[in-house]
Amino acid sequence: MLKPFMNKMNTRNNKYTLFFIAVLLLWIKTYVVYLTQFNLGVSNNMQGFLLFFNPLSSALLFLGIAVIFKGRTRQTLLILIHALLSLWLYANVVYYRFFNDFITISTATQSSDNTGDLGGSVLALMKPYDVLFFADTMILAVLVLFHVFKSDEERWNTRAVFSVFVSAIMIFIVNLSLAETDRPELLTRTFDRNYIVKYLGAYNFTIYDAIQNIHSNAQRARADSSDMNEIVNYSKSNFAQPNPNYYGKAKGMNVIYVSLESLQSFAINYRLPDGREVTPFMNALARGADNTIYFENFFHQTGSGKTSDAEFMMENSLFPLSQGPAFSMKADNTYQAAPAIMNQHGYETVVLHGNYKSFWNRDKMYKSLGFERFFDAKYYDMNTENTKNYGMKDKPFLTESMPYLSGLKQPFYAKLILLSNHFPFGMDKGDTDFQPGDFGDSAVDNYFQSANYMDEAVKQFFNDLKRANLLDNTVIIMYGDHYGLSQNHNEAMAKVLGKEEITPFDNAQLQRVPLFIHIPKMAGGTVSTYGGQVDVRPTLMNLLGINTRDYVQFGSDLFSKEHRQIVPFRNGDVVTDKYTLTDGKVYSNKTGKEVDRSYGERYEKIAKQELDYSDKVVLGDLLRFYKPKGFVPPDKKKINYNTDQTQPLNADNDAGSAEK
Ligand code: GP9
Ligand code: MN
Repeated sequence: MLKPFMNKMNTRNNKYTLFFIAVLLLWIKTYVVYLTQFNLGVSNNMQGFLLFFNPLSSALLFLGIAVIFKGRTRQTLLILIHALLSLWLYANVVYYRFFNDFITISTATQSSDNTGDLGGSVLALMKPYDVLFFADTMILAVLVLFHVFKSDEERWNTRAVFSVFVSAIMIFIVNLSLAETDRPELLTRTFDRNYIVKYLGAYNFTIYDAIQNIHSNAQRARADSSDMNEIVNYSKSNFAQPNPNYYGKAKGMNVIYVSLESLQSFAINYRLPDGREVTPFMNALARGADNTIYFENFFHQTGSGKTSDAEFMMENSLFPLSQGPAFSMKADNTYQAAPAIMNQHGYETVVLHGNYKSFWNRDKMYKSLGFERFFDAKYYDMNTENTKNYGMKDKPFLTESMPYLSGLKQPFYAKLILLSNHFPFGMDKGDTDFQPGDFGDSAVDNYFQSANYMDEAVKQFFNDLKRANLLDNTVIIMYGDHYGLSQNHNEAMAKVLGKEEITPFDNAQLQRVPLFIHIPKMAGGTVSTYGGQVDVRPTLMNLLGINTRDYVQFGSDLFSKEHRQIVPFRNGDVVTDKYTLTDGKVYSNKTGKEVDRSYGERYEKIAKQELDYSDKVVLGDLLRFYKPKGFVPPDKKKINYNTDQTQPLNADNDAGSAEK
């Protein structure tokens, strides 16, 4: 690869030297900026190496454009491209100083949405030493102006130009492969901009973001309003009549959602071989304690967006996407989400989560959903003892959340997202006395420990709510967000469940996650209705006495007599109260045995239809063509997560409170 560049030993007269100096300067500068200006959280040697390595491919690629040309044009272009990349890097630094985040194409093009907050304060964010960000570009310019390098009239031969681009691509492939070994599905799951910058670099992130943006805009542009009529009709004609025994029974009450990280239903009422209950508090709730209803046949329906997909369904009653997280890819869409609806009914809407706000692109998506406040990691004491994996452990998180909750104007609609029962599970010494299981698989064994810790945290939370006089006027919905133990752990899971092996039928059945709904003054107990995450919003809305017949939603009220017990999954599986469709086969739920495929046809058709319609809505941003009666879209410009979230909202930043 280097051969074409070795033909002349005199570097000053070598037509390649200036290019390599430019690459080297940009590379080193970018690395220094990463280390000094951003907080990228490098946690192992591989990440440290990739942080150093990742600017190289983009430096070669972009500066390489200059070497296609000769003479003055080549030199000028080299300086120009170097200056533009430096400027982009610097713009990110300034943006990061304020937002703790990187610039995306959508923030850059929609100044009103996010950058509007920055407004006149840009100057205040600049510092005198910032000129140093351009020092290397200036050195390049001086080298050129004073003709330090000669032989510019000579064109690079095709092989040399070619080598630059091939090297850039090859280096990128090596970079990406190493990143994937450390963080699988880095690009398909796109969890966090921070991660992509850490692994692939600030410039590559922009390319990636631009490609995503073009793709998403093309889908949006192809859609038109006529696509919407059929879907609205479908949604309305499938509206399930509310059950009068539940309709409006929680009218005007507060709502608290708790996302139970990775909790699967098999853990509820489970006893380890030595007799220990894993989730004693939630088991009591399942028996009806504290006016709580437990849905034992409830399933997660998430795709690659995991926690965020579950949130997406809860708020919208739309399905997540089959490829990529809707939170990352469709955050700028029009939504008619629960927070916006609740806001119109006089509710304050808020999210509390002990991780940074850019994770899963939450800060952007929450605005589109209409959440008025977002208490993220910044509001929690993130010391090492309190944190694990992505952020706060559940107990300190819930303890520190209580004052924020109590400080809200009632009624409120609040979501709390738990974290510590996340892969690879287990807790630190001192967090718990609960010993892990003993099934010969560390993830499975440790799962029981962190699930038990979460159970204790939830118990503590219920007590705190009681003490704060909130338990009797608050609906609490707690749901497992997605599976925690994948099929890679089937061998140990077979032992856990006392089975010889985990069959495809068992796999589908294991996608059950717990759903608890605490409704003050209502009788609790276990309910066997089949349903999925997409059904929660209509269930809650009916409890609050809010009519959503006019809204586009693909779930239905779990308490309704007309609720259809059909649960579609993003991988094409379907579970109903009688059958399980998976792997191209149909199984009877009662026997677990295969039955004739014809039994599944009807359900397969319905599931496919609903997923298709939902995809059309999300990919085509179709809700922009439709407005349910009385709905006022959230005013994103008024929502600001960068101000002090503990301050009362005034009329000026109360998003969409037109109809009370
Ligand atoms: C991070 C949390 C975990 O903020 O939501 O994400 P997951 O990996 O479970 O989707
Ligand atoms: Mn999760």
